Amino acid sequence: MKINSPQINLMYKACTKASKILIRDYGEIEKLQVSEKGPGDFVTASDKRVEKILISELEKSEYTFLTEETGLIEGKHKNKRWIIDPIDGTFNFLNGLPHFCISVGYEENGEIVSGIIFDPIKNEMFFAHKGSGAYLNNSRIRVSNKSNFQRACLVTGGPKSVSKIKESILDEYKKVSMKTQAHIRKSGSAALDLAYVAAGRYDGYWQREINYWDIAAGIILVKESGGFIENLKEEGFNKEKVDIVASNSKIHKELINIL
Ligand code: LIP
Repeated sequence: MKINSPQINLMYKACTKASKILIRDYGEIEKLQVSEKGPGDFVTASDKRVEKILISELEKSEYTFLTEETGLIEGKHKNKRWIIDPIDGTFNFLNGLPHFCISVGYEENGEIVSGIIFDPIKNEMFFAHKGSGAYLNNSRIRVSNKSNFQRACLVTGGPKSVSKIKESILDEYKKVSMKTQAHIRKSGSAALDLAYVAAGRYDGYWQREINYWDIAAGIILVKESGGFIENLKEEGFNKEKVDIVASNSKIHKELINIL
């Protein structure tokens, strides 16, 4: 690992171990796809299996956990927390689409200071630690340098079927696409969207009503790769629902102004 921090080392070990189960389970999905019952229950079980491994590897730290599947698990240290999404991109996983990841963020006194996003299918491990930069496997990553908003490659997600602001989310999509050449993607994994902004693959990402565990690790990746990231509600990030915008520094203002 290019960064030497006890939290990164722990997260790395936990993600590597959990990814083996995730890859094995992904191999089962194809068979279940054609079964009468479908893979729904299996995916839920897989989510839980992966989370269990992550927790058992990380609990040596005695930190608190906030996870997608279990919620809050109080540890000895209340101001140090692991924020976990065992499978981000569950719907992709369910449909046999190879675009999902494990996301683990480490939060200290309410601030994310390090994180790992691991895509086990592409074998891409994105990680960052405050003040130490952001990496993809062995290479340093940086946000893109594009300043022409018209040509930007953007990514977004949602709205969820249960959203009460579906219409305005769709209007927003329209507004952004009118201001660009409409290179807007929807990948189905918010964590990978942020990792890809950090790696300069996307120039910007936005999404309304996102969960904290979907974006926790991505926050530090974007910051450490020279990008800007904020909650449009002008609150912190550790809220139940976040309206997130992340991009390279050059198109950030323009993207915010449209939203
Ligand atoms: C999902 C995301 C997806 C986003 C959804 C959802 P899950 O997380 O990352 O990109 O659009 O709002 O939260 O459920 O796969 O962990």
